[in-house]
Amino acid sequence: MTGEHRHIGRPVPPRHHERLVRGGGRFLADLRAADVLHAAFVRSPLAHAAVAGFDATAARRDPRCALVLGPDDLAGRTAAIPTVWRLPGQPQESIPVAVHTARYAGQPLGIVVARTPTAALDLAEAVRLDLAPLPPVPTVADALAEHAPPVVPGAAGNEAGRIRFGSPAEEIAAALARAAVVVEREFTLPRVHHSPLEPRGVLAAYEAGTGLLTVHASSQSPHAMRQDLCAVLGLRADQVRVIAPDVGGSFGSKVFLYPDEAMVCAAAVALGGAVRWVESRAENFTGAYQGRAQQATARLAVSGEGRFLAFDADLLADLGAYATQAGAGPHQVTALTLQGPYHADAAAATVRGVYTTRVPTGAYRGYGMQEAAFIRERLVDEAARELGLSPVELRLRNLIRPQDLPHTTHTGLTYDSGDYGAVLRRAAALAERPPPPDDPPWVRRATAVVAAVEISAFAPTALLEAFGIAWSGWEGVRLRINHDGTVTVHSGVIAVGQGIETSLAQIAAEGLGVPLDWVRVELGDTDTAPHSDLSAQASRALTLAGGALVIAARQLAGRMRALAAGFLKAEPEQVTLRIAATADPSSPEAAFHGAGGARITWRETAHRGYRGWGRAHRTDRIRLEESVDFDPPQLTFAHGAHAAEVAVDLGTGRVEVTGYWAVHDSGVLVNPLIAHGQITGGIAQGLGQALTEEARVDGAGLPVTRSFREYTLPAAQDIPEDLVIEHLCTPSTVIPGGFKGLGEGGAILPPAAVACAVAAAVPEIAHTLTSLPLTPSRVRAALRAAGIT
Ligand code: SMO
Repeated sequence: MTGEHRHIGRPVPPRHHERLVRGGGRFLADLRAADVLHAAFVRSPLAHAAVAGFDATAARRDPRCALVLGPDDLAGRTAAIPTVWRLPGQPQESIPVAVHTARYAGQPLGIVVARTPTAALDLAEAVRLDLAPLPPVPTVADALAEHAPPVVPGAAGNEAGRIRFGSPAEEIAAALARAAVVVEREFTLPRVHHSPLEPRGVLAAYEAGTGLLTVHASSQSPHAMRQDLCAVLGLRADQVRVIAPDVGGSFGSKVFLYPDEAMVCAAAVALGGAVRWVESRAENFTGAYQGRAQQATARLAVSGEGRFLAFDADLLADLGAYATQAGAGPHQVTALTLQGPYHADAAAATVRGVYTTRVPTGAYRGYGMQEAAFIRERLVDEAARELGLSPVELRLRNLIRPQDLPHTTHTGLTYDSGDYGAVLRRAAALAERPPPPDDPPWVRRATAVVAAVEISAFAPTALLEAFGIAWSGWEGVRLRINHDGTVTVHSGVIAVGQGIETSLAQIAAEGLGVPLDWVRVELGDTDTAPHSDLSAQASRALTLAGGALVIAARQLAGRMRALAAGFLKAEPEQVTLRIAATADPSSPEAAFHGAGGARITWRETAHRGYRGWGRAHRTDRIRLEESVDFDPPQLTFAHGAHAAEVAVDLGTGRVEVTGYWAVHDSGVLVNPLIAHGQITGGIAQGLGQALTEEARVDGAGLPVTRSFREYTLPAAQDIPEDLVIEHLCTPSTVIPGGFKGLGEGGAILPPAAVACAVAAAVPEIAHTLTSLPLTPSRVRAALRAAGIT
C-alpha cells in the first residue's frame, strides 16, 4: 500500500516475548476456575497385562473423592478416538479410552477426581488393580520374531500394515544392476521424547443446564480436539468449545486428543463441573506419545561417474501399542522424502508399521524428514568414500538445479522453487576454516555438509484425499477492520511459542498499509476461529494462514479504499492513503486523500462504513470483514544445507560440535528474528537427537528414562558458540506472499550433519555411524572395534 508500512521482512520483537518473560503467561495451570476439581490417573505399572480387576472401593469411600471412572465406567461413557491416516490393512482403526488390556506401562486405565491434586494422587494409588501379566513385546525385533506374543488383535505377526511409495521394483532392480557402487546400511533412529517446557494439561468444565462443555487444553490443534471429543463423548459440535491458552511448546506431541485428556472431559461431564489435570514431567515421560522410532535397511546405487541411480529403503516403524491418529504418518513421509534434493533414476521405499508394547509414537518436529535426511545423507557420504569423491562434490553433481524446477520426484512430490546448489555451496563456504593449531593428538576434527528439503504448506486437500487422510488441508482467516479502525485477525492456527501471532500481524498490517500496533491477532478458540483441521503443525501455519491473509488484506484494503473514495466523491484510483508510522486511526495523519485537499481519516471511514453511510455510493458491499479460505494448489518446498564441525575425542568417544552453519531457503521471511529463533531451536533439538537423546525401556518393557536425570537434553553449553544461520530467499511460487515453512527445517539436518562430520573425522568407523544417538559409549565401542583406541 504505502511505502511507510513495510512490515514483512522486519525483525520485529515477537509479541509474546516480553509478556512471557515477565511472567504474564497464561498457561493451563495458571487459568482460574471456580470450584475446580483435580484429576489423577490410575496407570498401568506393567507393559502388557489383562485388567482383571479395578477396585476403587477404598478411594470412593474417602470424603475427598468426587469421582472414580474405571474401565467399565469409561466403556459406558466413551467411544474410541478415531484415526485419520491408516496404513493399508491396518486392523486397529481407533484408540479406545476404556481398556481392559494394558498394552504399555503408563497407559491410563482410570481417572480419579478429588478436591485437591494431592488427594487425587493419593486416591489413584488407593485403587487396587488386579492385573494378569501378559508377555511384553518391547522392541520391533521382539514383535517380528517367530511366535511373538500378539499385541493388537487381528494384526498378524504384529504388523499393522504396509505401504510402498515410489518407483516400481523393476526400476529399482535395474538401477542396482547397472550401478558401479551400491551402498547398503542398516539404520536406527531411536524413540525420543518431545520434552516441551510445558507438559500436557486439560481444564474441562461442563454445565448441565446449557449442555456446554468448555475445554481449555495445552493443544496445538483445538479444532481437531473438538472433533475428537465429539466422537468420544457423543456430544454435538455446538456443545463443545476448545480453547488453547498459552502453550509452552508441543513439537508434534499435542496434535491429537489423548485417552487421558478424554477421561478428564468425560469426568467433567459426569460431574457437571470443572476438572483440571496438569501433567507431571514423570507422566509426560511415560504417557505422552514419542517421536522417531524407525529402523531402516536402505541402499543407494551410484554410477561410475557419481550419478545417483536409485535410493531404496525398507522402513520399520515402531508404532507402539496403538497406531495413533496419524499412525505411521511420519514414516510415510520418510518414504516420500527419501530422495531429498537430488536427481535419481529411481527412488522407492516401503513402510511397515509394527505394534510393540510401548507408548505409541507419532508426530515430532521434522515428521519423518529428519529420518529421511539421516538415512540419505549417510548413504551419500558412504558412497563418496567408496568412489573416492569429495562428499560435497558428489552432492553438487546430483542436486536438482534451479532450471530443473518445478521437478516431480519418484514419489510424486513437486518441488516448486529454490536453488539447492547455492544453499549447499554457501554452507560449505561458511564452514571452511583452518583447524585450530592446538588440537591434542587424541582429538580428530572434521566438517561435513548435508542437504534436505522441507515439506511446507501441508497440504492441498486433494493431496490429503489421495493419501486417504480424513482431513482438510486449507486454512481460513477472518480479517476485520473494527468500527474504530483497529484491525482484528482470527485464524484457526495457534501460537505454541513460535511467534505466529506476530508474523500474522505483520502480514495484515502490510496488506492494509497500517501501523503494526493497530492489529490484534486472536487464535486458539474454536468458538471464534475459522475451522482448521491441521492448525499449527507441519511447517504450515505461516504459509497457509499467512497466504490466506495476504489475499484477505488485499481485498479488504481495496474495499476500504472504495469506501473512502465514495465519501470523497472520487474514483478509488484517485485516492491515496497516507498513514504516519505513529498515528492512531483517528489522527489526521492517518487519512485517505482525494482531490483539492479533501480527506477522511481511517477511523472515520471505518465508522461510517459500519453505519452504512457508504451505501448510496459505488460500494455495493461495505462489510469491513473478509473471510478467506486458502487451499494451496500444491505443496511448497523450503530447503536447506547444514554444515557441522565436530571434534572427536578418541579416548572417551565424546563428540563435541565445535561449529555449526545452517543455510535455509524459507522463501520470503516475514520476521527474520522469528526465523532465526525457529531455526536455532530446531538445531538444538536436532543436536540432542544426534548426540544424547533416547527413550529407553528395560527388558520387561518398563520405561528407564523417566526424568531429565536419565534423559539428557542438550544444554546451552552443548550448542556451539559458532552457530551461524543464513537465508537465501527464493519466493514460493505457490503461496501468496511467497512464504515457505521453517518450523521444522532446523531440526531435520543436525543428526545427518553430525554423523557425517564424525565419519569424516574418523573414517575408520564411518560405516558404523548409522544409529543414533552418537553417545560416547557408542562411539568408543566403534573406535575400539576399529582398533583405534
Ligand atoms: S511434527 Mo508437527 O507438530 O507437524
